[in-house]
Amino acid sequence: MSDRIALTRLAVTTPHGVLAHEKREPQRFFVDITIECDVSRAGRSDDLDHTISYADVAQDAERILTQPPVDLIEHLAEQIAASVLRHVAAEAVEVTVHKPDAPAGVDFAGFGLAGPSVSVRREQHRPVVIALGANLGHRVRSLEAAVRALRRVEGLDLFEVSGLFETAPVGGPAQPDYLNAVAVGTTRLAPWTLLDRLHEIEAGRGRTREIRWGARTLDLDLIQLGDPAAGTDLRFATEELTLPHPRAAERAFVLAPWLDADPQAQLRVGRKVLPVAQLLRSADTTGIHVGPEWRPL
Ligand code: A4P
Ligand code: MG
Repeated sequence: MSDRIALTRLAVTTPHGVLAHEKREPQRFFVDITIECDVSRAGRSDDLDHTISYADVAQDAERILTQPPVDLIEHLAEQIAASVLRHVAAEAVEVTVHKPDAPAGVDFAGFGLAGPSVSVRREQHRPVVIALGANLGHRVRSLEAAVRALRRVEGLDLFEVSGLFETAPVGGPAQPDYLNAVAVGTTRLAPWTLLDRLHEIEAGRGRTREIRWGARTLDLDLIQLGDPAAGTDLRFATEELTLPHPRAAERAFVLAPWLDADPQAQLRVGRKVLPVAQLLRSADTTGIHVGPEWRPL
């Protein structure tokens, strides 16, 4: 992703440093922040909610800089990076903290900003769960192609893909049986950016959308983003994107492959966070069978 939001030379005069007098006497700090994120959605919509407000980022950084004195600019840079990555849309961030008047026992001459600085680059690493389904065409080939395509998505790293499950259709009109699987990994992409990539992969397999819950060559759904056990899972309730997936908790065609890919998996269900193994025990598993062998990774 090449889109960037940059804040250059945020200036704060405040006491930080290893030496006792640095903790009493304020000195100058300058901070540069470069956020990698997808701004195309905000570029189209002109809606602040679709991007990261640089005012929020700047105010968070200023709050961190004006906290009670700390020893190291490394610590300040790390805290600022963490505050930026709390924004859903932030894929990665680079933070440089300059301390031009640092007492280093030498002279820093030069034009512009001389003296020591520390730069850190940190990436978003959000756990992600993607459900795959197909019940038209050559199902195994479609799902294999889907996994290959998912592995090519920049900013998405899959580390496990379940076995295939042969499943009776749930809901919708009469239609053929499905093959379902679940892929788990991590991503630095914003949820709507990832959803766009999933839709592109579906379209590449000839997916059309005439009937909701109708037969399809390929369906890719986002089930969960983030870690519900740590409370870092993303929650949305919009038509465009609902997270966690509102029907996953009761659907054996999602739960069975998910458990196969990640026996420790947990899902947020309302206010609770429940093991997928427990949810599967309460789900209707009639019509769920082990599918053909495949080697997706
Ligand atoms: N959307 C909102 N939230 C999400 C999300 N978390 N992940 C929006 C993906 N998409 C999400 O989806 C409709 C719209 O939902 C999208 O434009 C997206 O912006 P769709 O894929 O076009 O339509 P769909 O798949 O028919 O609807 P939906 O709601 O995803 O259906 P379900 O609930 O996933 O059910 N039976 C078996 N055995 N196996 C299956 O795989 N799949 C379905 C689809 C029904 N029965 C099945 C299976
Ligand atoms: Mg879908």
